[in-house]
Amino acid sequence: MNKVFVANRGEIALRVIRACREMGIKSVIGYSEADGDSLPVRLADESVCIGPMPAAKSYLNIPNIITAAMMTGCQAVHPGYGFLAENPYIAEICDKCGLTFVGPRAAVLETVSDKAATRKLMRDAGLPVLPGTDEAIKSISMAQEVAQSIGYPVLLKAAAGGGGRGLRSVAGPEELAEVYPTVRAEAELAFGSGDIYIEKYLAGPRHVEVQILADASGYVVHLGERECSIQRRHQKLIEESPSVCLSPTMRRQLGEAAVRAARILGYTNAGTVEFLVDKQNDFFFLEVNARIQVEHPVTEMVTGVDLVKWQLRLADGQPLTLRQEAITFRGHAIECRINAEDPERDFAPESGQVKLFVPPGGPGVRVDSHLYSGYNVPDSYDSLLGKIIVWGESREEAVERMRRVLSECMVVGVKTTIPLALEIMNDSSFTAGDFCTTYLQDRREAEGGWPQVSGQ
Ligand code: MV4
Repeated sequence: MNKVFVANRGEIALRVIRACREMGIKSVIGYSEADGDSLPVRLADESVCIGPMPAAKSYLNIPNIITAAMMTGCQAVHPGYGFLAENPYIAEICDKCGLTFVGPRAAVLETVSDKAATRKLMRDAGLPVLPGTDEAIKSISMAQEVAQSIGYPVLLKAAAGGGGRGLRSVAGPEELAEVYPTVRAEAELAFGSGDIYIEKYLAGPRHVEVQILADASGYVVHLGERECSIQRRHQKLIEESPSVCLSPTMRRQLGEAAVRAARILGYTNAGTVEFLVDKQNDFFFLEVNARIQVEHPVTEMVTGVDLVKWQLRLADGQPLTLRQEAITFRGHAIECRINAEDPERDFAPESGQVKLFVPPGGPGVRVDSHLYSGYNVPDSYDSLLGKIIVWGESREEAVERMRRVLSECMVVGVKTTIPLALEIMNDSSFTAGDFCTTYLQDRREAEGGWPQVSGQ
């Protein structure tokens, strides 16, 4: 492999280009008309315009991407996250065109895209799952029967959903009968499948996920967990590793469960196995994310393993020479996502020119961002401007460092989530490690409009 096509934009495109550069692999970025002046275009070895601004015409345009990759002589396509990252069709078309898709095989992507089928696979393999159905619900009466036997409240989940989309909690049988047709119709419209499954609804869980790497011979390792509970409407804001809620025993159990999940699936490349953790610290399998994730750097900071380089080696068919025993964990890493959003206007996305960007620095700091002074934030894509990741010997040191770094960072011209991240770093529940997925919601309700973010 000596030339890779980067089918993405923003900070993750940069991340892949950087890994390629360090490995002596040439990179070609496919960019939309809105991203011609972007940093990935400047830093890649070559660039090709793959279509107009709307993602459907560029970053999701499989024929354009495949054509551009082949015409520039690439041997592989890295999809990053979002867009086509977990799309079985592009993986299959890459195969047919003699291109290497940097990710799991098309058949695996197909399997994990059905959350109900994946849940059943995992349950059969002995992984803990929440009480619920093993197959798609066929009718209201079937739904009520299942819900009755597991007990309300239950959660209706779209089999083709994921990442928080297509979810509906239900308190009783009347509500179930009422919302079931709507949830089905919404799922059909949003995901092209109205298949629904049911799980016992777990209130106020923590979201803990395990990073894995797997090679074609079936060797799988885990690289510990990431705590991702601080989120708003399923958009993570802050991630860290390790999770404060895990004992060494539980950490080992989660790691082993994630490795087992990957083996059952015949998983290859980098992936993440998501779990919910309840108040008793029991954990339950949730879903598999078959891509590199936004929050992968916290794992890189505590393990010293370059996950994107491994993605490229594994896609190239190289064996995973990294043994589980050789993966060691040191210190604590925290990531804050920096979004072009206004927390004071219900997180409305911001666009326009960034007049000034001064990134933070100093020991233990990593900034993954495509931002530069003068950059124009387009209004049609995800609002993620980048990520700030810090490392410390202890969680306390990492939190202290993050406070410093967030106060140093200057973004002028668009509102960002930096002040919100700083508020959280100064919040006693956060510093005590006492939080779950309803953290932001709870604070808002308790303190009437918290967080009170003041402009920078
Ligand atoms: C749940 C749940 C409670 N009980 N399943 C949301 C994302 C998707 N991957 C699954 N999700 C949830 N599934 C049961 N049975 C609560 C959530 C959930 C959540 C999970 C992870 C991170 C943030 C979340 C926010 C709200 C709900």
